[in-house]
Amino acid sequence: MPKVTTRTLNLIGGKWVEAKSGKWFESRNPADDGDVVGEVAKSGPDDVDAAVKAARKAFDGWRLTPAPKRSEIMGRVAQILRERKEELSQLLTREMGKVIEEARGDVQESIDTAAYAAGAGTRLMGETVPSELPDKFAMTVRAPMGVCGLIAPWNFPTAIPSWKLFPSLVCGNTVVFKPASDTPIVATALVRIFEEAGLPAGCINLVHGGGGDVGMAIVKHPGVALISFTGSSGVGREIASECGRALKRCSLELGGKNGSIVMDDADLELAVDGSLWGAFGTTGQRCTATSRIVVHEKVKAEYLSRLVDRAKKLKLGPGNDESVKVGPLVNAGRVKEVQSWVDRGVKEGAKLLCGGKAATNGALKKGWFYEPTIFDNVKAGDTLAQEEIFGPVLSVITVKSFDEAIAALNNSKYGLSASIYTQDVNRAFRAARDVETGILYINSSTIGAENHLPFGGMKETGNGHREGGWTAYDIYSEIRTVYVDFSGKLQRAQIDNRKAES
Ligand code: UN1
Repeated sequence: MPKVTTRTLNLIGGKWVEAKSGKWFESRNPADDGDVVGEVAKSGPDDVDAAVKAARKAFDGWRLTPAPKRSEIMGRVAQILRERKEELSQLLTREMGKVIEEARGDVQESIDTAAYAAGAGTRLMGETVPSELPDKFAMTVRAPMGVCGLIAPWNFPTAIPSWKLFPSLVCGNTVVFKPASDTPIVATALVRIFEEAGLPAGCINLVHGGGGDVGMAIVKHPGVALISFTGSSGVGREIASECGRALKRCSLELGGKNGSIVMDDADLELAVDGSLWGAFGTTGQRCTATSRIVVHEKVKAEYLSRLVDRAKKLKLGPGNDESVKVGPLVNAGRVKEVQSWVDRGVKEGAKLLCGGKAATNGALKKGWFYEPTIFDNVKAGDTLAQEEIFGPVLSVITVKSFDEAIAALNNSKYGLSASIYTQDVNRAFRAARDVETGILYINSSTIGAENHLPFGGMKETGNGHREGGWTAYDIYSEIRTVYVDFSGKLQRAQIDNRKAES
């Protein structure tokens, strides 16, 4: 890996600029802490203010650009993304750590989102509705919100920013985008592609830095009309409070504690494949990661022995090695945090079947690796089954019936994703009716959402919005109702058409 240190700047009003503080922070490779991917502009509220002003300035030009034309630019972004897929994926793995095959999936999700956006401008539909009065026409049109503040996480460094950037821009908004401070450089590579594709200056403004300095300044800025945030429920709650006070729309995509039910009639090999992928893919660092297994007592022994056997064989290592299945955690802080949950689980009486510690053999000690970890004897209300760990830790809860399984699955403050392995169509449909999550998979893992369908969760996972697909376009537009009276006289609704009745 070349050790050249590059400097990554903010983009404000079409100009690449240093932070006003003149300070920098480093972005490092989580598989090799000695590898500095680059230095990044360490920004603060002044930079945010400049970015919001630039976005505001660009807003009129962009909102008056016909939506199909806006979409055309997204089509060009899609094309460039396809050409750069491998280059971006390699950079993503180096900066964030996920294994290269998954990094390619992350970038592919951006390509798919861009391709969807490339057609969406021709389908930003309103409705026409009959008026109660004669010679009068009624319809709805979509209007952009203004400047949108987009605050993205590090676990999907291109996909999740794409879920926010494409629909907000197609709807005619301009944006201030703050990528996570763990993955600023790959996010910048994504933004450069919009610039190359011909997006006018000021439509995307990029400000790097931490949540406290930059994120909160975006949330609190009076010039920002909407916040879209993906991250923890704790931070989401703070953002929602600020937005509540300012009566600002906010779309939140927060924590998860996703579970899979393995029924006594499940295809066990499929359940094991899906559980391993769901729990240890992306090293457990997905909001949709499988972190609970609710297994029927009749198949538990067989399922668990196959699962643990396979988990122990998963190869750990740097993500750019194609044979590696589990990459590092994103930073040193994550290793400490995961360890503290694991220690707490042991203390509370859960039975550790494998893992439970950082992996530091040989070259692994250069990075932030953690062994795939499985706990048995976990009860639905235990800390391990309740708190989002965001690491490779899976807890197994044993049940005696389908009803008990659904109750255990729903015993969570979160409600993002769930899955059930069963051959019984009645159970599958009951699950589709009864699980308290925004996403349910039948006979598959809890991960694997497709970009063109709604994505989001119930309870403390969010606040009712859905990213992905057509529902993302509802987040970023206002509905304006337009009445056209062509009678040539004043017609009073609710009054003039009721005269004969009184
Ligand atoms: C996340 O879980 O943080 O469904 C996003 C998936 C991906 C997106 C996940 N397509 O796992």
